[in-house]
Amino acid sequence: MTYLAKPKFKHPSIETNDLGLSHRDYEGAISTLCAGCGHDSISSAIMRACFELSLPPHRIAKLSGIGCSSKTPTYFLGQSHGFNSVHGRMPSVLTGANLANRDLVYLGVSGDGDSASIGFGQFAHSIRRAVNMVYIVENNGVYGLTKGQFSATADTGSKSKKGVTNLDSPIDLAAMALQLGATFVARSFSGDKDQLVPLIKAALEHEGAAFIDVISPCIAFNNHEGSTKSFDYVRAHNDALNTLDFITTKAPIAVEYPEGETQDVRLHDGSTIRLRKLASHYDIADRHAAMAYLHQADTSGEVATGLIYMDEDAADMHSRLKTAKRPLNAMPDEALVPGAVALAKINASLR
Ligand SMILES: Cc1ncc(C[n+]2csc(CCOP(=O)(O)OP(=O)(O)O)c2C)c(N)n1
Ligand code: SF4
Ligand SMILES: [Mg+2]
Repeated sequence: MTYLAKPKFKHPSIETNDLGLSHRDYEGAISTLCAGCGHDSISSAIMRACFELSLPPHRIAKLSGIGCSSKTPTYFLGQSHGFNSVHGRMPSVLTGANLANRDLVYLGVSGDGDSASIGFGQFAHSIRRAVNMVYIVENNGVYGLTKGQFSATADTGSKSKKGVTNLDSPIDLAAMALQLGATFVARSFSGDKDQLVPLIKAALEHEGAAFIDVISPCIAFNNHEGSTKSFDYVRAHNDALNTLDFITTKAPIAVEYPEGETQDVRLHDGSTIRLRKLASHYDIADRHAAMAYLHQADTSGEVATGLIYMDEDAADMHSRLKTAKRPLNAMPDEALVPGAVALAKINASLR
C-alpha cells in the first residue's frame, strides 16, 4: 500500500491533556492492516490511554516481535522510542532496555504466535523476573501474518476457516502469567474499548510485570463460525468480572455506588482504579482463586475478561536487584568505569 502522510492540521478546539497535547500527538503512521482487524482497535485504545494519562510520548518505549500484531507499534505513538525486534524476542530486548534505562515507560506488544509459540520461554522469563512493563498480547488464535495457521492459543475443537479442527490443547496466557508471578493480569476484548482503555491505564501505572491478553479477532482468517476468537463468539461468551473507572489524584470521579458493589485499588502513582464488581465474590487480590476462576470459565466455554489479578504492593526487577536509581545513559564515566582497583577487588571476591 502506498504510504499516505496524515495531514498535520489540528482543529483549534481539539481536546488537549495536561501537557497541552491532543490525541493527534499520540498517533503513528496510517495502519496497513486489514480494515476491521481487531489489532487496530487496540492501537487506538493504547493511544487513548497514553493521551488520558498525559504521558510524554518521548518517555515511552514500544517494543514488539514479528506478526501483524507486532507491526502495530508503527501505527501509534509515532513520537516514542520504538524497536521492532525478531519473532518471539521482544521480551528479552525489552528487559535489556529496561535494565539500561529504568526511566522510560515500557510497552511490549506481541501476538499469540509471537508469545505462545516461538517466544514462549521469553514471555515466561520476563514475567517471572518482574520486569516493569505493560505486556500486551493481541490474541487472535492464529498466525495472521503468515495466512492463518492455528496458534498455540487456539481452543481445542475450534475450526479453521477451511474447516479443519484444532486437536491440540490451548495455552491460556493469562493463566500462565498468573502462575509465573505477574503482579497485574487482565484479559479484554478489542471490541470493548470501555473496558480496555482503563485496563491499559492501570497497567501503565502498575510497577511490575503487567500482562494483558486482548482477544483481537483476525477478520481475514479467524472470524467465522466455529472459531472461538471471532467477534460474535467473544461477544456472546464474554464473562466480565468487573468494569473499571480510572481515578487520577487530580480528578476524582464523584459517582457513588452502593456498598459492596465497588472496590478501590490504589496504584503506584497515587491514583486509584475503582472496580465495579460484576462477579460479586471475585477478589482480585487472590492469585489462587483467580487461577481457579479462569479454569472454571474456560471449562464452561466463557471468556473471563476484566482485571483478573493485581498485587497492590508489587516490586519490580530493579527493586529486587537493588540496581542504581540513575539510568546507565545518565551516569558519569567514573560511575560506569570504576577503574582497575575496583575491578581487582571484584575479581578477588570471585576467586
Ligand atoms: C524466526 C521466525 N520464524 C517464523 C517466522 C514467520 N512468522 C512471521 S509472523 C509469524 C506468526 C505471527 O503470529 P502472531 O504472533 O499471532 O501475530 P498475528 O499476525 O496473528 O498478529 C510467523 C510464524 C518469522 N518471521 N521468524
Ligand atoms: S491478517 Fe488478520 S491479524 Fe493480520 S491484519 Fe489482517 S485481520 Fe489483522
Ligand atoms: Mg495471532
